[in-house]
Amino acid sequence: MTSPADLSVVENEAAQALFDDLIAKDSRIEPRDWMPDAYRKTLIRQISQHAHSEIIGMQPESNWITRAPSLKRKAILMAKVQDEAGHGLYLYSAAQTLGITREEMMDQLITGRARYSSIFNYTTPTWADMGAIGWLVDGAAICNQVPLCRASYGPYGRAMVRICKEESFHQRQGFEILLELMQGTEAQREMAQDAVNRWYWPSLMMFGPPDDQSPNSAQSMAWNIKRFSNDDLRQRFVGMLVPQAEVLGVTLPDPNLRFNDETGQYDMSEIDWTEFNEVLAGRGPANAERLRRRRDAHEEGAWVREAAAEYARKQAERALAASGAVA
Ligand code: FAQ
Repeated sequence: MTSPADLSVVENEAAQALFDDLIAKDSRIEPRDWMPDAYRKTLIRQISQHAHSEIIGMQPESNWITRAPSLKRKAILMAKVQDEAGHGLYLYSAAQTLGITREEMMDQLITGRARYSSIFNYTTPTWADMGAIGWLVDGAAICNQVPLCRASYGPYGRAMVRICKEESFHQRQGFEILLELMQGTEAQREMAQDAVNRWYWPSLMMFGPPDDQSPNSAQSMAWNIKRFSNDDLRQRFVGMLVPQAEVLGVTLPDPNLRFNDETGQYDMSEIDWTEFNEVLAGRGPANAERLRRRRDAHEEGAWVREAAAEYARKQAERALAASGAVA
């Protein structure tokens, strides 16, 4: 991995020109290629935040594994939560190719210095929340992440391809939970609508601040990391939800939501950015609980990491002894 500090001024200029050319041609940057430090830092920031989101994102749903209403629902939910763990692992691996270690990233998370998606700081009091998370949260994740399959950094883009396939399954399972509830009793329909009411606005916040308050968007788009702005993706998401809400028979909780023929966009009420900023500042409904559980899990897993490291050490020692014996 060559960093700008390793090269002379002339070599740096040539390397920068090659990097710019690859970006201009919409080609991929790979781990051994030269890249500007700011590009590397941006990717580490975004990919590690994304990985942390997947790992913390397991918590709101694992809350329901023991209480899922049937064996079938329990098996599906367990598979989904395991998928999120897998996504976290691919993404940590992609970030590691940029020169940060897993330990550093984990330390940033459990000491509260790293961000993860605001959405996972909301609670899941009813079974319908599993439907709303799948439909709305995974739906938002798909809108945001399908363009990331074309991100300029190779390991990130490739990891996103598999992640997006799995997110599609997640969204369908959420939609199907809500559909079944909406075809059930009055109490079940109310539970589904209540969950949609609680998750709709936070799911719109997942796309990040409005474009004119998004400090990272312009540069990330110039580097072909982000392909669309936060507001454009939010619009796409709402456009996807409206016909699906009709099929479900749920109401999206925004009285001002309507398609504007003149602008070609959905008009909607103002998002409560104060709530978003409060959650980002660590004061959401479940921030403290999410971090506490992550910290506990990390401490309780220490013996597994130690055992794995010891096993790897012994394997390496044996391999070395065997190669010595052959020589
Ligand atoms: N929550 O300038 P921008 C999932 C921060 S995975 C918390 O617009 P950027 C799967 C942002 O980091 C969900 N922080 O930043 C699943 C920045 O802070 P910094 C996660 C947020 O990076 C489903 C500051 O605000 N997905 O759902 C949020 O260009 C179900 C300024 O913002 C990803 O991470 C937020 N919502 O755009 C799992 C996708 N929004 O770092 C389990 C990849 C913004 O400067 C169950 N990430 N911030 O201190 C992205 O696409 C981008 O990073 C954005 C933000 C769009 C999130």
